[in-house]
Amino acid sequence: MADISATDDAWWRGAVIYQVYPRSFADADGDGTGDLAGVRSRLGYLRELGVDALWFNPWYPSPMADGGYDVADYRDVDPMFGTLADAEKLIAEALDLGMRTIVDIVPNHVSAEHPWFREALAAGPGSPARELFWFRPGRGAHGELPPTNWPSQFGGPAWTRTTEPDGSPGEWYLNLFDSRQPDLNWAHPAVRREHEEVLRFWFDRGAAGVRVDSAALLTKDPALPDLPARGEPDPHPYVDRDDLHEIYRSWRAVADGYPGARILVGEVWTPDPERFARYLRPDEMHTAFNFGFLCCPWDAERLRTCVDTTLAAHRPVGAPATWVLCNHDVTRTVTRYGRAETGFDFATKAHGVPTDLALGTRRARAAALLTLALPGSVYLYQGEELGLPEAEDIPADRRQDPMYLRTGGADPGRDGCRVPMPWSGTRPPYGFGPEGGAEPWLPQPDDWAGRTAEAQSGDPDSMLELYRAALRLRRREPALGDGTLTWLDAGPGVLAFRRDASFACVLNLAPHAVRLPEHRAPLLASGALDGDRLPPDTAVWLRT
Ligand code: TEU
Repeated sequence: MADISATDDAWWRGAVIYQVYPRSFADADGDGTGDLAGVRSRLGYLRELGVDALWFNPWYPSPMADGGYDVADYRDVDPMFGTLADAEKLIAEALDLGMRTIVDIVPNHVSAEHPWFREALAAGPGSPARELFWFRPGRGAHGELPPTNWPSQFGGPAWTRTTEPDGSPGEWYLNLFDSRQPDLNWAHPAVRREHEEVLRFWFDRGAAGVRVDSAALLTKDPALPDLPARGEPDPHPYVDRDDLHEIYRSWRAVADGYPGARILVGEVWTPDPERFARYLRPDEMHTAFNFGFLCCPWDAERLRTCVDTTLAAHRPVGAPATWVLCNHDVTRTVTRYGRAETGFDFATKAHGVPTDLALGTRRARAAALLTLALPGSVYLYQGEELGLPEAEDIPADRRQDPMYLRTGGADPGRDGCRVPMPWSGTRPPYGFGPEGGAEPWLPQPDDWAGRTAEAQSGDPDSMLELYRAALRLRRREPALGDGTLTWLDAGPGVLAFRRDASFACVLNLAPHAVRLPEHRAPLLASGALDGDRLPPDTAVWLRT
């Protein structure tokens, strides 16, 4: 058995971390939903792909009002995914294959089915049990208006009114997400204590890290002020507040109490790079997702500025940057890059925007070589290595995302990037579950036969083989991973940088082919080279 404490303490600084959405990865028991036994059966695939760690979206008992981000018990596994023993086996087996495990911790809110919230509802207004949450009387003559004008991230108000045992309307409670995800009161010591124990619970079971969900939202201004009609309030009543940092310092102390570098990875959405870096000070989190990069359009200048801003923000705190192209919340990369608007923005995410998948795929291949060459660690979302597009034609009655449901369909939601993985065969379920099993929980497109792992294996032109080759090289190249870069002057529309004297990456976003800088040999290209010229939307790694 591999020993998590016997290894490199800096593993996370240059790691490639693969995000597993357990519901959609592999379905071993044939109920239409992925499970931990399914993941275990595919560990060989992940090993062969060449990733260093796996981050699992929540696998805890949950009513699945928000795909498991509504947690009813932080110390167990939902029966639909398996058992706690399965999780322990999975963590150990992955480690034996050289892959660490990162679990997802959801501290901002719990499920409405969590014992704390059930107790709070039952205990009634003014009870100590309600102090763990944000219960308030409503405004208006009869309390019929929510206590503040805050919006839910999923649409509608961020408050839900309770019903008293006699059927009359009661207090309201805060939910920044779905009404079945009540926000916790982080000013309460029991809330803090509980989460530190949850961290220990998973570190004790061999988790090498935790991904901290909605990390910038936990604390609230107790005065609960309304949001102004225009502009961003400073300080904001519930986003990126200064008192958050003290929480993460105590979490860091918990993590540092374990051998083998257990890490905290923040899901921090904040546009200000300096504010972002504050979460990464040496006694806080280790890394955080680079959403600026994920949102960045396919444009040489914008990308270069994003890289520079990222590196400059991380430098003073000594944290490595991360590079992320997509995840379970956003439009799949090949679809996004094939559109006229190539950036990502929750506010403008729309149904049926035309996309050129061939172009998007070409760019996604080039982007893969860019991200894997930049200094720091990389997050790879399941299916990205297969070049899966967003599934945009999921029938309305099959959609499950509260973001879709709470906006009456105005927002397409996130189901389209959560469709079960295609492994093999020529029609659904493409090896996701056993033949004759239940239909996958979300329908898979009929035209994914060419996108399965099986179809792509051994095809040198496939996305999967590009990722395998790039990850193989990344492991061998001492210059890749953590470190710095030096830009090379390659003309407008071209990004070119050196990692050390012998390795360079060049990415052409100009509409015409460009001459490659001086080099000894190409190591890997995202598309065919044209002699010593690099075609548009193509990247190459060079031995210099
Ligand atoms: O997301 C939090 C988050 O702020 C966004 O990604 C969110 O989807 C967006 O702001 C909507 O406007 C995390 C998880 O990644 C997401 O899947 C969960 O739904 C959410 O937290 C609630 O737990």
